[in-house]
Amino acid sequence: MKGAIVGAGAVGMAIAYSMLIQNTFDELVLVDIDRRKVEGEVMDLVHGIPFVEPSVVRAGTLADCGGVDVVVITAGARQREGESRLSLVQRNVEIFRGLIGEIMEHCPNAILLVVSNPVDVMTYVAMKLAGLPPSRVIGSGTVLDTARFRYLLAERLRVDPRSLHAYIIGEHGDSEVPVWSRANVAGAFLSEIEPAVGTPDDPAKMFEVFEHVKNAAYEIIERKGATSWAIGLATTQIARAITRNQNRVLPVSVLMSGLHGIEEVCLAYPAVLNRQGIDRLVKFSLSPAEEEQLQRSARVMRQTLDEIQF
Ligand code: 6V0
Repeated sequence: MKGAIVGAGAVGMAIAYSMLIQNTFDELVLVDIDRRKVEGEVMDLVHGIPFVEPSVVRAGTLADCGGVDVVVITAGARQREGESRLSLVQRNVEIFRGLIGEIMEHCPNAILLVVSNPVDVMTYVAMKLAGLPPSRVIGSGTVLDTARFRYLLAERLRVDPRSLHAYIIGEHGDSEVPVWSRANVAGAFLSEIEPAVGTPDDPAKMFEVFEHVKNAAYEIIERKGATSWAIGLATTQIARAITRNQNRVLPVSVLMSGLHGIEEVCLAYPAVLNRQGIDRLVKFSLSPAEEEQLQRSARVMRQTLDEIQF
């Protein structure tokens, strides 16, 4: 399998490193408008190949991406300190306008995996600009937020995060929805143990976990300027679900076409991922409050899409 990463900044390189050590592609092409920098990054990376499963990693242009199976897009402006993801949007739409056409010219059969923020908006924009079916344009959605949620919740519950099933869905951003009603360890639902879980009435104050998740990006950016390592690992899991035909369920950003009555916006929702891209969505039943929050997230997305030009 051949992959490409367009945008070799902090996020693109964390993805490249994670993909390299997890043997994700036989060949990986890194593309950036800053050619010298990407060449330097690749030199640095390939010197580590003797320590991992052999694969080819090279710097290139989109013209070198023929036959690529998955194109990861992280190109774009970065969130500034205190800036909301949505305020990034028009800047990144302009970048995508040029980029997507060029990607389609050189790799028309690729699955697009969008990471650039605001990721749900950019996934929708990429899908429209590319003219690809929704199953082949995937956003990283809330895979990262869900991992943060599981990590922090698992710490509180003293279980391995992999044994905890809990999702954040909706916008990757301020209107995202923690699905407390379905969170469980081995089928033991937190909401059955404590019906007020996730609300201010919960004596264990589990809602604090979600507050940390929601603010994580802002807090990390304030301290180190960007988030990179966890999104690198998250994106690799999505790519591997595709390349290894795993049928793995991840809350990626997808075009909603009627589930929960939501249409024509991309939002994060648990989806089955395999070689075809998005195979299907796994319909969740939500509590009335979560349902309302998801509808709100969809309205936020629709409003943004109505405000931008692409
Ligand atoms: P960065 O370090 O500024 O890197 C962006 C890179 O894109 C730079 O190297 C640019 O030179 C390059 N670039 C810009 N335009 C083009 C172009 N037309 N073609 C090729 N390369 C180009 O930013 P960083 O890596 O920190 O973030 C990248 C994007 O990921 C931003 O939009 C972030 O907001 C987003 N993130 C998304 C996350 C998610 O969960 N979806 C998580 C973290 C960051």
